[in-house]
Amino acid sequence: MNKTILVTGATSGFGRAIAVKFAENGYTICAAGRREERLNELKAELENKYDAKVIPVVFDVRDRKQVEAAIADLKTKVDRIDILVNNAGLASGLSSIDEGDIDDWEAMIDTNIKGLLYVTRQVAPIMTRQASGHIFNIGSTAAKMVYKNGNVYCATKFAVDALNQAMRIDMLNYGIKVTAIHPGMAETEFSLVRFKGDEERAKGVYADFNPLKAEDIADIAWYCANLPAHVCINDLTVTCLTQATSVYSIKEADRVKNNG
Ligand code: NDP
Ligand code: 8X3
Repeated sequence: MNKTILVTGATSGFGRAIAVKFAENGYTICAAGRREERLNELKAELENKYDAKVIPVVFDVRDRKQVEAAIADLKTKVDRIDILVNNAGLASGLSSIDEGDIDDWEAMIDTNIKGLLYVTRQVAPIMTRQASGHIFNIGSTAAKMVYKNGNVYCATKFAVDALNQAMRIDMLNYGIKVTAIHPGMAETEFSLVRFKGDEERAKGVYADFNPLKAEDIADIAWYCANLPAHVCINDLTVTCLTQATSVYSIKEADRVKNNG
């Protein structure tokens, strides 16, 4: 049976890599994001390379009406949704609590918490009716430990962690799996967005660091999605070799030096 995955934030980073991984393996891909031209490019690429079926789904997760309309329309195009990946999200700014930009805070809360809830509220009933499905929530190491100036971003990811636990309980009765993947630092467009297009500052975050790649997270999602039916990974924290937690990491050169 052909399976269907809906990935939010499929225009870039983890979401795009997950869409590619599942397309390569025969899934129908519902690829969501705001940048329609990127979704169309992804569709062309995946159709070309893997003969995959790709349905671009254009909406802003912060806009409840848009989410409702987009998922209602999607239901006319697919019979079922086997996997939902709640991945769309961002950090905006990196400031002390007394100096943070309230518009940044609202963007993060509206996207990372409310957006995730809007999408889940539309898709979870599809899965409960099917009595099967798998919801992935992309958290962060920031969901496990707060770091300096990370205040509101970390709070949104703590909320994702809490919601993941709550969803696992609420979906238990329906045989629907719920898995949080909490990545550490990964070189995507994440820092470019956080630092509002400052390429040099964004690059500096990953300099001499050998961070995670988007494809690493896609491989892990694929692994979690292909476990035996009775096995569910509830929560997974994954970092690159040189990062232990949100606040403990070293540069690659120091790691080598410290080891003689
Ligand atoms: P990217 O910036 O590369 O991708 C973010 C994706 O989210 C884009 O596809 C973007 O699509 C989408 N998105 C953002 N805002 C909205 C919105 N309002 N409506 C719809 N889609 C939206 O970053 P990552 O791939 O790194 O980030 C993906 C997730 O992983 C985020 O939740 C992030 O917090 C988390 N994360 C990232 C880490 C990292 O170091 N990179 C580590 C841990 C977690 P578009 O702009 O087209 O709408
Ligand atoms: C993204 C990784 O370390 O910037 O969640 O919070 S970090």
